[in-house]
Amino acid sequence: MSPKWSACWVALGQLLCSCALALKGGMLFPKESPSREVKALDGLWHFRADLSNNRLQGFEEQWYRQPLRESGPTLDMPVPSSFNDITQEAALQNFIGWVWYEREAVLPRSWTQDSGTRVVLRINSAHYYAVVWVNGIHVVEHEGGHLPFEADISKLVQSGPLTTCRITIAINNTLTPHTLPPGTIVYKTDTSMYPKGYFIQDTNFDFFNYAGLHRSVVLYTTPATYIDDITVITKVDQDVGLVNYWISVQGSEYFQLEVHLLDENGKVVAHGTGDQGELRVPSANLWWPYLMHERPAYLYSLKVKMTAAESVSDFYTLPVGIRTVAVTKSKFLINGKPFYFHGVNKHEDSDIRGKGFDWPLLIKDFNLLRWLGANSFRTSHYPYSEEVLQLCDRYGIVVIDECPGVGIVLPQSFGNESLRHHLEVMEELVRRDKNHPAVVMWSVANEPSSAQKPAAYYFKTLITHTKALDLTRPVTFVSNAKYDTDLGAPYVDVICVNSYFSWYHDYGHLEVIQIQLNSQFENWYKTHQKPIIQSEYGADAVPGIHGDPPPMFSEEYQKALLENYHLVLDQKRKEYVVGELIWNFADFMTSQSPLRVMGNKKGIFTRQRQPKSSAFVLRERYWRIANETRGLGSAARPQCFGSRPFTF
Ligand code: BDP
Repeated sequence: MSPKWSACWVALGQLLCSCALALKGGMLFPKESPSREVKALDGLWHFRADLSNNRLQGFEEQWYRQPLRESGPTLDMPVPSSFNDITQEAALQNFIGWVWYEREAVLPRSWTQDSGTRVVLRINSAHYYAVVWVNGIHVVEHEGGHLPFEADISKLVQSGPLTTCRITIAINNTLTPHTLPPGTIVYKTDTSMYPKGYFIQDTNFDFFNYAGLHRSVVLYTTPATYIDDITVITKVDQDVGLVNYWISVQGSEYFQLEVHLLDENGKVVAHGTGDQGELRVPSANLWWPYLMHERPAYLYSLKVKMTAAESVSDFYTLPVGIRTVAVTKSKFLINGKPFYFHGVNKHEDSDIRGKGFDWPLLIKDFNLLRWLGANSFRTSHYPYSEEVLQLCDRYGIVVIDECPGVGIVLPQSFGNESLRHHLEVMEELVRRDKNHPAVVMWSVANEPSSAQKPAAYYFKTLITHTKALDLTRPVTFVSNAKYDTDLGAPYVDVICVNSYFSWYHDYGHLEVIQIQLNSQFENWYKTHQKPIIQSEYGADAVPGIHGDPPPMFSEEYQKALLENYHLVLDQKRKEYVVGELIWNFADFMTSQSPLRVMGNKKGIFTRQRQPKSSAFVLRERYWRIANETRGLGSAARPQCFGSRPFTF
């Protein structure tokens, strides 16, 4: 290993230690193993919105102290789901304040009687602020709607004869100038227009502020001495894959570690001991994005066995993709080869469930990505569920992992309080997603007011911190500022630009797109000399609306707008443009406004996942680009690859 790299590993090791302290431990995805059990608490929970004027009745009456139904009427609420669209009540759909969730869990006797078992409660996503009690005892609080948090509840469940426990979670969806995303509560005090005490939630983002328990709540066990965290960083030296690992163990200082790296056939290809080391894999199968290589998305398994005194063992297996990511002045490289992002922006959004995790929807979306020939997406505008990233690792879909820094436009949102929280969120995000080979870049924000003066310090600090947390991935944020006024752009590795030519201005004038897009790219590149991704572009199309010449909101207009963008993208991708991500994969719900017809209609698929005309345009294009990349030439039909059974 070169001295430069070994210095990096040492620096990383130190950083990881300091981060682990800041973050209080790891956040490994709960998985069953010979030493671990997992119990998902999906299903119906008791639910009650606090409709009192100050929204504090639940705390004043301590609803967590007894079963929630004893506090007053409750509803059945499915978890995971957003609570907003589950009933017919407008008051619940638009509710702002505290809602209360509760359910009982029956625990296996071994969990409650064996003090050598550690029982952990994990909440994968509670939007936005959550307070959690178990059997009436406060166990944890968390700020932020899209990242997991945990509480060790062993003592609580092992202190009495009970084999059940009552979990109460109060969640507040209020957004303030210092939350991520930010928002403002606006009080309407003119009593000739509004009832007394009337307030609304204002936001600067374009999706419905769905709330609730959006992902699974799980209970899982580990031994009392346990594998707390694993960090893996891969490199490639000629045809040798290098897997560097760091393992943190909690519960005892006396333990031994055995680490095995297995190939997809279960054969051990490398072996290590100790809490850090480097595994060498000769003739390594690299992790490639699908469509880029004959053997895509190869995953090894890192099997870790920890043995502590008193012959306690803990086992955890982590999928590992060996790949590298690098950025030059004009290219984005994966395994040293230029990678062009031809993909989408998404949302976690669906009818009825809102942002609630949904396996059928997820698999449908991945099948649509494949149909489309999309090789990548951005997690606009917040971290998606871990299951999404696990599938991207397996399928070879490349991800730009975005934090919920969307709508940072108020001057207060650039202050220290906001920055401190934003840094913590990046720590939580990197901690959760650092080991996913599919994640190739972090995005710290979407469309902030990056021309405001404080943006320079804000983004410098945020990006420097994120790079220190992860020495291997580039960092960006997505800009809609002008190339010569953006104060954050000097700090990013890749310029990501959103533009809506002939949509939010020059209405109906498709003929100006090419000249404007060309100037956009040339200006950004001349100023910053960094690779550029067209991170959003698009137009609303109401499915079934047609017209020629194309009027705005027709399927033809959406198609023609995309085609005009594509003409310029085709020139610039030969130079320094390294990607294009359509806005948006599918229609999605927004707050109500005269600008939106039942939500945002810029999807190339409807909210029910049916294609609009534009989807076929993009499908032709993406497969053509993919076939070019794979050296098949533009004559090869998409079906060549698409008809092949998709093996994961
Ligand atoms: C962009 C935002 C995105 C919006 C989109 C639009 O990044 O969240 O949904 O505009 O207006 O500015 O459709």
